[in-house]
Amino acid sequence: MRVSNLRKEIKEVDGFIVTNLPNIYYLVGFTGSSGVLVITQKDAVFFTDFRYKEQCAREIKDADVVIIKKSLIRDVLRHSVVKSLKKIGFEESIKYSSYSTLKKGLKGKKFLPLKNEVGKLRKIKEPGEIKTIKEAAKLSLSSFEDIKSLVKPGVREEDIAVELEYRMKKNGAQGTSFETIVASGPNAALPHARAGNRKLKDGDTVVLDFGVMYNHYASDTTRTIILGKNSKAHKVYKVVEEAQLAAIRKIKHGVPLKELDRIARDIISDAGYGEYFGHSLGHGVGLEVHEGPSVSGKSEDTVETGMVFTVEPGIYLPNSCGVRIEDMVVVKDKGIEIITKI
Ligand SMILES: [Mn+2]
Repeated sequence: MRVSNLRKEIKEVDGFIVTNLPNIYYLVGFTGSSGVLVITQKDAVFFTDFRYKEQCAREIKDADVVIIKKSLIRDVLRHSVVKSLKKIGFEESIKYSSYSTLKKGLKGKKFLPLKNEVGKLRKIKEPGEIKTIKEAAKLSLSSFEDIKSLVKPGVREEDIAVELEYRMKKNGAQGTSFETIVASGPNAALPHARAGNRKLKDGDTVVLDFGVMYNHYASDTTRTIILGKNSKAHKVYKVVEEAQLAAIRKIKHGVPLKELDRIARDIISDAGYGEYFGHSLGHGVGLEVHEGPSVSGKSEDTVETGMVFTVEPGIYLPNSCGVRIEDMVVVKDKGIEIITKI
């Protein structure tokens, strides 16, 4: 089904070489770490090496499997389906060495970088994907609840991160979808801080950004906890919360995604913090923790039913504190569902 949906998108070429592993998983189900998929209007051939022979028998759907003899790209070049192609599409993310081997081996053929055709399909989730993403989100949130009491003065950032990651795995996650962020006090003002040695102090804001991989799908959530009294931080928190809610309320099929970014940004700017919100409002989540659609001022997409994305405004005051609130939203036929609230 996904392969035939892709075929409709790649009519400008007579064959498409897929090298991006999440895209290969999405199209034919391969979970290993080495392989190339070639799709034409008629054929779909997946190339991998002998390590994955058994795995392919279990996993691959909608493609013939070729177990390579020598090297991956060279064996791809030798295959009759590939030899017959005249105009070949490839992904922009292809490794340069693979690209140059292909180009050399297929002299006289036309090569065309395709603009994220699989990503286009992946933006709109199927019901089964949404179900899995919801489970991933639920698992990460319940794990967070399990360790929330550790977020208190005297505890090291890193210790909280380790406990959270342990709980997530214990509760069934394959792993984390990115390195867990626990950033306290002035560290919270760095949007991509890591968990470090700092011990939490009274009056800190603590930004906790975490997610799991679960059945191949990711989750992504951020919570900010203010320890004790910090009137500035509480004020900032209210602004971020208001910005997030205003953007979420606006989500509806057909609305430009850049409009959501603008709504949140206007609220933060009007409160005087515009220069302290330097990243985009959100991003799609699926097989990868960051994927389409982009929810930013530059986004060309509109909200569509089946999209899953984050809404994560933040305010970062250098050397002082930071607040980010991030939730994941599923767009439904009627309305939306916030899947990171439990
Ligand atoms: Mn995120």
